[in-house]
Amino acid sequence: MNNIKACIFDLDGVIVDTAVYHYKAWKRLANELGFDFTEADNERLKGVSRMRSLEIVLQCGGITKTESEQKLLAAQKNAWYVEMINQMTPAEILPGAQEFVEACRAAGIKTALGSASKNSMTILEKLHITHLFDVIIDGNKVTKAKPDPEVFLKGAEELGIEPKYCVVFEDAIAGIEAAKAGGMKAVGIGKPDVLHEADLVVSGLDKMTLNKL
Ligand code: B16
Ligand code: MG
Repeated sequence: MNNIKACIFDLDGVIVDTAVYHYKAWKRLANELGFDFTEADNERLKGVSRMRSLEIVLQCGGITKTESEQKLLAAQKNAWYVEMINQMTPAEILPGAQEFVEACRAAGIKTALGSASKNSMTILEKLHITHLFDVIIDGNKVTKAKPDPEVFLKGAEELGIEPKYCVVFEDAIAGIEAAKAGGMKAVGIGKPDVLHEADLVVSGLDKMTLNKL
């Protein structure tokens, strides 16, 4: 990686751990539908859109629902999820995340958020970090889910930086694939054996420094 001019950050799993709240809300929905939903099942939802997540959850329970029923179920899950994220505080920012984004900005590197979540703005506001991103692209602004590169390409375009000068920070395999499909560099946040397509893998942004770029 050299000549990096922009860093694009995924939200869930990179800046904050909302997976725990997604899990609680999906589990509640599954339980109301009469089946259990385990933490292992929840791994399959990371980085995946809300409607696709619901499909996976229903699949786990061996249940089929009509499209209109699916919309209601997704809305119900989201209402429970929003109740929980509304209680979030800046203490929940993952270690080193704020410091690394601030270091990028201080070094003149542009910053963007590239998240599948339609709740990104609420989360950023609760964490008091909205101002740390020059551009915010979330689930409300894209039509194609990761591994499609749309979310990151839009980020690069709004920043006015060519993809080859951008690096994406992602915890999900689909997100790493999206970055690569967009012609960008990718730093995996998590385990090297899972995120092996990334150019570099670190366990968290607390282990990331500008000279690794
Ligand atoms: P919402 P990211 C993703 O966020 C989550 O990883 C994924 O589990 C979730 O289903 C998706 O956002 C949609 O979230 O229901 O809030 O719109 O990792 O791309 O920041
Ligand atoms: Mg993520």
